[in-house]
Formats: sequence, C-alpha cells, structure tokens
Amino acid sequence: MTTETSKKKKRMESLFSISHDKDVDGIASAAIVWRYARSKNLEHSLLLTDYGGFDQAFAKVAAMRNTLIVITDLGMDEPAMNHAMPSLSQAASQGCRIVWLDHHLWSPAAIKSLLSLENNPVLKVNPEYCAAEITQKVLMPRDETSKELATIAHDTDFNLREIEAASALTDAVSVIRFSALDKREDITESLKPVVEALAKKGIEGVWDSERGRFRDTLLQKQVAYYQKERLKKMKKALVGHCDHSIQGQLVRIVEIPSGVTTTDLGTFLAAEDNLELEGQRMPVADLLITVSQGGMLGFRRGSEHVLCNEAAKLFDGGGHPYAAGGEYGMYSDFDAVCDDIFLTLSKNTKWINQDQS
Ligand SMILES: [Mn+2]
Repeated sequence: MTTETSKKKKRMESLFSISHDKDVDGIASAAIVWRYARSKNLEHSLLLTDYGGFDQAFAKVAAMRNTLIVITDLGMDEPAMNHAMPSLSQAASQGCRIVWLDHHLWSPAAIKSLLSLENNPVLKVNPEYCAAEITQKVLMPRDETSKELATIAHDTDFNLREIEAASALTDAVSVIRFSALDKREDITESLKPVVEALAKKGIEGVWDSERGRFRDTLLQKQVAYYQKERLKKMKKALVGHCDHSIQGQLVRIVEIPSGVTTTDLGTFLAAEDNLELEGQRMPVADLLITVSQGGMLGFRRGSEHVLCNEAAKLFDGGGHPYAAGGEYGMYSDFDAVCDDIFLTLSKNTKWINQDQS
C-alpha cells in the first residue's frame, strides 16, 4: 500500500485553477493562484464559473492527471458537492491533488466528503476573510503583489469602498461579464486578459493610479458609461420609493432597476448626499428594503434599532443584523408589494431591537 502510494506520488506538472467569475474576490483569487503557478513553474490553466455552472466546470476535472487543482471563492453545499464529487474523486485517484480555498459557509457533510478524497486534499474555509486573502495567506504568504490583490478584494468583498481602483475593478468585471453574456461569449476568455494582467503586475497591470483610470481605453470608456447609466437608473428608482413608519422606524422600499446590483443600490441609498428629490432632502431609512424584479428582497439598516435578519425571516430569508436577504416572489404591482411588506412588518415587530429603543 505504502509503496503503491509513493509510486503514484508523481510531481505535479500543471495547475488547474477554478474560481468565481462574478466579482473581484474571485478574479483576484485567480490572479494569486496564477502567480503561485508561475512561481512553481507549473503549466497553468484557468476556468471561471458561477453557481449553477459546477457540472460543466467539474466535468473537465475528471480527465486530469498529476494536476494540482485549486478552487477558490466557491462555496459548497451538499447538493453541489454531490455534483462535483465523482469528478474530483476520479481526478484524485489519477494523481491530482485538490486544494480548496474559500470563505462561504460549508455544511459539515460537504467538508467531510471533500476531506475524504485521496491524495491529502487541502480545505481552508474562513468566513472572516475574503477568498483572495485566504488564497494569499496559504499560497503566496510573502508575495507583496498578492498581498495587494488580497487587499483590493477585501475592500470590495466587505463593501468598504475605500480603494478607488477596487470599486472601478468591480464595475469592470460587471461590464465584461454582462457584455459576454449578451454576446454569448465565453466568460473565462473574456475575463482572462484582466486576470492575466493582475497576475503579472498586480493592480498596476490594469489600472493607471496616477490618472485614476484603466489602462485599456475601451474598458475605461465602457466602465464610465456603465457608471453614468447606473447612476441615472438608481436616481430614477429612488423617485418610485415607498416610505412608511412602523413604531418610529422609517422603512423604505425601493425597486431595483435591471443591470443594477443589490449592493450598488443599497450603498447608494445609504448615503445621505444621494437622497434628494426635487430639491427636498430625505433622511436615510432605518430599514431599507430593495426589491428585485424577480421578487428577491435585500435588507439593510440605517439604524442599530433594526435587525435585518429578523425582518428577513418574515420573508423566508435570513442573514446578519446589518444585512440580510429574503424572498417575496413574482409580482406585477410594486405598490401592492409595498403595502403587503409594510403590513407584514407591522404585524410582527421582532425586527425592532427592543433593548436599543
Ligand atoms: Mn468572495
């Protein structure tokens, strides 16, 4: 048994990287993995995917031999694991080694099944960091460029918005993704030039910090246009808002326009400076609820008297006291949705933190 295992233990020749395509954390993680591959002289290939694309992503893995398979910024629950496991276990039996670095919530069963793979799989999951930070700490602990990429990912993943280049990169990823989806182009291929530039030179590879813009003129133009249009849409969404006071707490409901993310709209509506309608200033809401066109609800608070997770529970959801998500369901009449939500929130006021009031 021991001799057989040691015979199988060939040196890894290549690295296959799978990361999340949707945001800067996934992209930055992929760039750090790419730097690692280069530092170890491993032939590198990349696949960016989103939840729902696991079947295709993991099918590729089943044929691999003697490959280091590094998966970043993708969470696993049991059903997803059941899809991925046959391929992963086949790969592991062919001399591949699995390294999984993530910060989402994993079920104990998913953790157990991943760790049961052959060839010493590595699994690091820590919700206190973003995936790029974990990737950097595990793979490139002393690399300054990787540290910088992790810092940028942290700024966007925790929605701090303190680094201009980080926010711009978030928008660039959205622009590139939306355009690829629109033209039915491959998302990995569309994002790869950005990941490669980040892997080579860090944020300076794509961003001219002196001029505060992307080096790629076309990308800069597209991002600027996207930001302008988004601002218009968010201002228009604010016009259609519904306000209602429940036990002294101002609840505001706003419909999310298409092409605008919940985070973007939530951040916009949390800043007092943005809340002006026809020359009239509005206060920041104590509880802000955003409604997507598919009927998904986002909860955010402007006051610590409010518990977003308790409010979300009334709508089949959950989350943190400061931010949560729920579901209303498909609808056609936004005003009726508002009345309905206000009524539900008035009937059960557990979401108002009594200790604080
Ligand atoms: Mn992430």
